[in-house]
Amino acid sequence: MTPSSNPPSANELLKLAHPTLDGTIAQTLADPQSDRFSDDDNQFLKFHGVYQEDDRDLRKTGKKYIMMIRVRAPGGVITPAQYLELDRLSERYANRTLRITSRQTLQFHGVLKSNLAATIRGINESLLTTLATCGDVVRNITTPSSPAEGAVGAELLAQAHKLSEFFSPITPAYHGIWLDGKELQLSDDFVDPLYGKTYLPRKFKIGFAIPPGNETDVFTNDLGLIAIVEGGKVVGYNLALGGGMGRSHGNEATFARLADVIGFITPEQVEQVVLAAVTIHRDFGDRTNRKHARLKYVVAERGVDWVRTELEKRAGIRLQAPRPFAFTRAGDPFGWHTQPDGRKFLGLFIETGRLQDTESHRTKTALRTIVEQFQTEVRFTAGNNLILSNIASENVAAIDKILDAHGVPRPEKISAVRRASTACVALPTCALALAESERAFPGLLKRIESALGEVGLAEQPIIVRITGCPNGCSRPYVAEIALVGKAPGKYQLYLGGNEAATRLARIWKEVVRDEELSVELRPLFARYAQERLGGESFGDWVARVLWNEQLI
Ligand code: SRM
Ligand code: SF4
Repeated sequence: MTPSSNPPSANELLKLAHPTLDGTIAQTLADPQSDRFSDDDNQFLKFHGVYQEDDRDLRKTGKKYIMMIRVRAPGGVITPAQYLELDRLSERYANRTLRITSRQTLQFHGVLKSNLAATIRGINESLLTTLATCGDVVRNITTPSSPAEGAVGAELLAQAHKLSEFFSPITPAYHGIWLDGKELQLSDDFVDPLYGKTYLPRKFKIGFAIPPGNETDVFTNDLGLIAIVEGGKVVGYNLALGGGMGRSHGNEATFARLADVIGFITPEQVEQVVLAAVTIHRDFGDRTNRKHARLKYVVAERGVDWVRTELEKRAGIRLQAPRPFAFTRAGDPFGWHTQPDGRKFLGLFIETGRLQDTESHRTKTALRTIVEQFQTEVRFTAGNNLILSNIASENVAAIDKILDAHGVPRPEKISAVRRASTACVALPTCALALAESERAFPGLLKRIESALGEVGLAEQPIIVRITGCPNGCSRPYVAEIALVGKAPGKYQLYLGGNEAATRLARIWKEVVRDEELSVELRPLFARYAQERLGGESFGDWVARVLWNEQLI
């Protein structure tokens, strides 16, 4: 299976030795003296949706272990009861915040080992799971989140749920450890019928899109399904393969890549085709080097024609030629809108995706109050924002009143650049962060807002994304402006992605210090203000002018 003569990576040997993914998690969980899991168990915990982290602000006073837990929510849609339970669990067992992720789900941060099982049990009791939200498996599947997509959006959501179920690993360890709490009697002969003993070489991400909208950044996924809609019906999907954002500083063999559209499939063919693609990753992905193990490297190295032929062979079908489509926009729907069924929905801007109460606003309390009182459905967007849906028109005024009473920032009062922009988590919880991201972003955006204001572009909706390291969790390499953490206070500066997320940005400066950001950007904004053609976006101007001047 390994396409290289190098020895399998340590993770491969671990999975092979414990294919049920149990390790010694249950024993450590039962030991009140231990505040942490072993390094080997950390690898298994990921498959259960748990990351063992430490608060990096507190390292100097001794490592304090805390857990991050990720929930599975295909398409990011949950019921009011589920939202209220997750909110309750976050108040009781986590750091009283919930983090909306760039893949439309929620993370708990700061859970102590002693509260881990109770939190995971609570999540499961609300009929959600944490299984397979991390690890070498198919991850949370993204779909367009706007209720305005109506029946087509609902069909994609149903497909996402079906695939999510289909690709869920079947190990009994998850139930045994977290839900039954029984002594595990698991055999190392266990083989997952789909994933085998060693699962995938790396994570596998699937996203759906409905052109002309591309709010899920579909080409950044290992596998993208682009709905082709005729007469209000999904007639099939263009299939895109081989996207991914992760790279490493100083390692040219790693790179961000956009997926290639390789053909068209009917809705009935989705499961067999996605299965074929996942098994290509399973069987041809690099199991010797985890930095080179994503499907994108198989597609880049073996070529699109090879992948199409292999996929057709495995799925037992012939792909049709891709159908015409165009992405022209992305972004979340903010403010009040009407659903196709006449009810209302409200798109709220959630700064850096962090649901919390602060001195200036009590967003978390306001949401709890609204969801409790009006039983609104809750949707998370791939832009780390939130939508309240299925609202009767007569409740709009009451909801507005609750938001105002809690000081919740309304999208129309927030600059266009801030609304369009996202940050990954980074410090203090992410072990891989080289620089600040979520915590520094609101301040960095102030610098960008004032530089834009100085050249008369205060209302320009430029997409800015920041990450604390090159892994790309906020998908920075498709943004118009991207800051990629290198070291404390230092970032690589990328320019030239576009709103529709169909073009990769290019590196402009290897190092920019945070305090120099506006000095760096102001001259570019001034040129853009002068030279742009009609409604040309900043990213398009960069690609037309700076790239042609061969400045990048
Ligand atoms: Fe990510 C690892 C957070 C979306 C690429 N990501 C991590 C970890 C788990 C750090 C770790 O491995 O120790 C971060 C947890 C920090 C914390 O304390 O919360 C983390 N990733 C996130 C989230 C929460 C960022 C956010 O701002 O929302 C997103 C959770 C998504 C989810 O719900 O599943 C998140 N991560 C992404 C995305 C975007 C996407 O999937 O659309 C990417 C780029 C797309 C891709 O996969 O290519 C992404 N995360 C990575 C990578 C690089 C993978 C690679 O191929 O090289 C890592 C590092 C790794 O896996 O070794 C990583
Ligand atoms: Fe952590 Fe890097 Fe992902 Fe940010 S991009 S959350 S720093 S892994």
